[in-house]
Amino acid sequence: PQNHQLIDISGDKMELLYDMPLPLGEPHYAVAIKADKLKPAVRYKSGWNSRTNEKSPYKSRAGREKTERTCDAEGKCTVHVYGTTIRSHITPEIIEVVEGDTVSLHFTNLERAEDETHGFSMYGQNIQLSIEPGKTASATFVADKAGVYPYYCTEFCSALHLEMQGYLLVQPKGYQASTAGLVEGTTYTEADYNKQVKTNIETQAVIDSVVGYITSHNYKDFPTVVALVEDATDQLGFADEAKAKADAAAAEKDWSTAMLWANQWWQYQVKTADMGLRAKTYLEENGAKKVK
Ligand SMILES: [Cu+2]
Repeated sequence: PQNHQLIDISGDKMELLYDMPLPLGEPHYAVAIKADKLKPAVRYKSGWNSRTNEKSPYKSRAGREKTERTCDAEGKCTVHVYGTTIRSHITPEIIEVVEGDTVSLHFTNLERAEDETHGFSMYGQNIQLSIEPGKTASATFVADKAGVYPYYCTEFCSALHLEMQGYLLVQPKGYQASTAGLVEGTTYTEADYNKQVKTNIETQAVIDSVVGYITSHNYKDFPTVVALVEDATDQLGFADEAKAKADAAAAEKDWSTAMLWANQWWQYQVKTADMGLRAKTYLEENGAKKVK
């Protein structure tokens, strides 16, 4: 059982204003099991469907989120959202569908911390997901009423928990948007591009030093670190793809495109570096040994 209390701390003595017991967590028919008999999985493998106990075909990765809408011959449309949750963001934060669409939401929790569960709930739709680290959870519904439906994380996952929200926009059937002309975005110069590349090279030096530390220790003896290294390697692969695109655009002297890809390349590097540093800290704190 839980109990909420509202306490006034404005005076010299704390004063209890309100006591609210919650009817949660009352144990019934409990079974005690000796702790050493239990071998729980620490976390799901990335993209795991806990219901089928296999990889979800709807898993997603950071930077790989997408929404796909397909329609059959009768004009019935289905939307699949390949989304992610990680402190402190739900991606995508805007989902656009048309009234009558069947919508399948799939959220992969990208967290590697064991207890960093995120939740998902949407106003007006009977949807509740509990998304434990690594898990890909899915829910399907028909968007049968036009409108704006807020969605949000239902776990108090971090200080920025309230940032984890977004909106489902259900367009009325047959709606025609009258759009204003597009406004030209920021343009970038060769100097901007070179500056970004310089930053990326410096970031790479950090990554290289962290990789050097990890591989010179017995990191394979630590499953947490192995998982982090696996994810970091993935991210670095994406960084290489973005770098190739930046290089190609720079060769064409298309500095705006080159700059955008160089920035994307850097984003992936930062994710890699972050995971690498967490792995390094873990090794330091858990007495990893040097190997030759
Ligand atoms: Cu959350």
